[in-house]
Amino acid sequence: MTENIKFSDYLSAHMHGEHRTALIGMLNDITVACKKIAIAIDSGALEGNMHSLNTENVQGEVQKALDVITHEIFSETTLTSGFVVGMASEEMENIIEVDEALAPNGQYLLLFDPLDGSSNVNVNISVGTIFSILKSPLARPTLKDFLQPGTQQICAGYALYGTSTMFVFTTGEGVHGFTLDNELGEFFLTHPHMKVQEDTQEFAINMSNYRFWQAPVQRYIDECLQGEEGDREKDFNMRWVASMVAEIHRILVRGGVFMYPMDSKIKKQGGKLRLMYEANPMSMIMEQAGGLSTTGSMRILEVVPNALHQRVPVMMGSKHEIERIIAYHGKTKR
Ligand code: AHM
Ligand code: MG
Repeated sequence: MTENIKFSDYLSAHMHGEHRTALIGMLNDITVACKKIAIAIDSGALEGNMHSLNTENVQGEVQKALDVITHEIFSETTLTSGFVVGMASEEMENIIEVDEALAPNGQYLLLFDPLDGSSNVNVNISVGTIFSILKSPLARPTLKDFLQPGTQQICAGYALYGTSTMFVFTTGEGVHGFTLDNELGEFFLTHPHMKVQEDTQEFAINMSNYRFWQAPVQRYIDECLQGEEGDREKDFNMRWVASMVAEIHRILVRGGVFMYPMDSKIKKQGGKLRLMYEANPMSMIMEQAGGLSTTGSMRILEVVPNALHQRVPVMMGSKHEIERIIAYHGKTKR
């Protein structure tokens, strides 16, 4: 660890302003939830939890036992501070109303994907938890109180259960990463002020969807593939983990672009990734780290949601590549 700073000490020293006490309380709870999830994933097969269930979530996706287990861990553990008055989870169709007695300090909404990339759990590849915090206009919020654009987030972050467990978050003052010391059970600051390189020669996209993409994305990827011999005059590398948290973390560490663009297969549903608890928190992190995030036609953080589980096309990462992708969307005939 670079500075030997414990997560809780970091919060006490660095949280400022009107949300200080609430953020300290909520973020401490969230990291406890992530530690519990790391343990649940770690022992998944030993506990017999790696299988699929016979249920579907609201997105029509088959749930894994760990999707449900991690949803329960996250939603229960994050109530301790008493600041969360309402929740929304990828695994639940409706908002989760928090009992008044459990939210004496009211005012905040917590949106989360408890186990992102869960198709990867039974093949032992990295997965993550993503969360977003909004201010609630009411102590008893209804669905419409959740439907705020990403610019309104007061905090966003993720946990990555990878070769080590990491917790990365932003409150609008840069992006900071912490690594779990498994023996001490504590997160320590290891990646202060994470910055995304402005240039990159690496892209991440599910290439099997190539024929379904729109022309601007096909053009961008074609040019990357042409490498030195094409207009870009340089070779590109490709990665696809099928785990957004792992891809975004890689981009924060060594640059790159992540794309889950619109394609004709998913057009009806508006995209693949969910706006409120996948695209928005990752976009806030990306922008805070100096990168960009777009649907192709607009900044993701400015999309005004009209449904809790709304989906959007997502392209984010190194600034100069995303600027190019945005320009192609403006110019290329679809
Ligand atoms: P999930 O929340 O159900 O796990 O879905 C989101 C995941 C992302 O982590 C990842 O980028 C994408 O789905 C992978 O999709 P595909 O399997 O189409 O490549
Ligand atoms: Mg997800």
